[in-house]
Amino acid sequence: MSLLSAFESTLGGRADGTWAAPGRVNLIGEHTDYNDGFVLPLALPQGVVAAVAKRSDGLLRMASRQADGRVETRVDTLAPGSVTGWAAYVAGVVWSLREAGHEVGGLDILVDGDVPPGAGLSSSAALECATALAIKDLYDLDVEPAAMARLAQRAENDFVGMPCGIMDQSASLLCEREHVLFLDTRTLVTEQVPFDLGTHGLALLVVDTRAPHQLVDGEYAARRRACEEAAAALGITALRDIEPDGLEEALARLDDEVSRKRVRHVVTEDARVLETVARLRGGSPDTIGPLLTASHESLRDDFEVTVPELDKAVEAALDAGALGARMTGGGFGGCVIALVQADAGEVVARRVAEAFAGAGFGAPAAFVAQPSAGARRIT
Ligand code: GAF
Repeated sequence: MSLLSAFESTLGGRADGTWAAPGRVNLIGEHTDYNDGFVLPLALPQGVVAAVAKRSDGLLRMASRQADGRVETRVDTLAPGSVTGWAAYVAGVVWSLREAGHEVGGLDILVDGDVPPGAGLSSSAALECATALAIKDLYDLDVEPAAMARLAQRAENDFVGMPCGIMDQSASLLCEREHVLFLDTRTLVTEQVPFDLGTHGLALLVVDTRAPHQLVDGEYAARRRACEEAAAALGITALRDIEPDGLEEALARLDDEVSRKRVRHVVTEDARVLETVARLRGGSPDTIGPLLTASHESLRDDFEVTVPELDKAVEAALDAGALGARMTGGGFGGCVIALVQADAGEVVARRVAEAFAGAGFGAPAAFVAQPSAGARRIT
């Protein structure tokens, strides 16, 4: 059944239109976004499509093709904690826009997604951004994409309760086909950097470890807190303010080893993003592999957000000839990316699967990432 027919049978009436927003993988720049740093994500073809109709009675009725039942509330009673589960990402955007003073009334919304949930590919940001774009169009709001990303982030921070940075919402709203999005999360200045691996005989393989996500939210919040505390101890606004050549001096001023490791990851990761961007601008994507691998090592040893499945997948991909590989997203499960020769994707995926079987892990899933368009209206 088409999404529009499903809308009619689930919510009644006709949708005013359909809007799509993608999930993402991050090429490099992990756990830098809440430190005012740099990120370099690309949008995936997988994402969320929402069929939406405006209502004049203030009701918000939400349904998902991936969940049973319907969630109903009123827009004027929305408050953090009033909606939970998948619908909180939709309701949170309505709440966030209204909190910012936008006149947003009722909606019927049916969502459909093909981002594997729990894989760390930003299914939640896709849900937020499809909702945000639909509301912007239907309620004729004057909100620029960068400001919309901030409002969607606020929905996740303050309505859902996940203290994420701004990378995923920016990626979902702003990415373009065959590009990675270079985002300075302090200024929100962006640059679309060409990322057409095919012309260089390369591909970006995504391996979903399917490792169960454990303690993700609590550990994520703890990493963020550690970074903020280190910045406060150093008397700076954010870890972004430490230049690479000031790193050793900053580390010497911190008195515990865990803070030193967290800071070292963030500062070296920002530098790796800038170097990756320089190499991509220079037309040499074939040279970024070691930067990806160094990012993984830093996330494993200093930021301590990997799990054995992520480390095994990276190790097996490199053994199978990948030019570089790293975990992508928040960590504690989820996916790795591997830069591979275009004709080597299958071999690398197979070798990772064999290594997983040998280690007693469940079977991973793999696909080649196609840098895709950001959020848009479809009909
Ligand atoms: C998650 C968060 F949502 C992002 O904001 C970012 O911090 C990422 O983890 C790590 O780079 O996806």
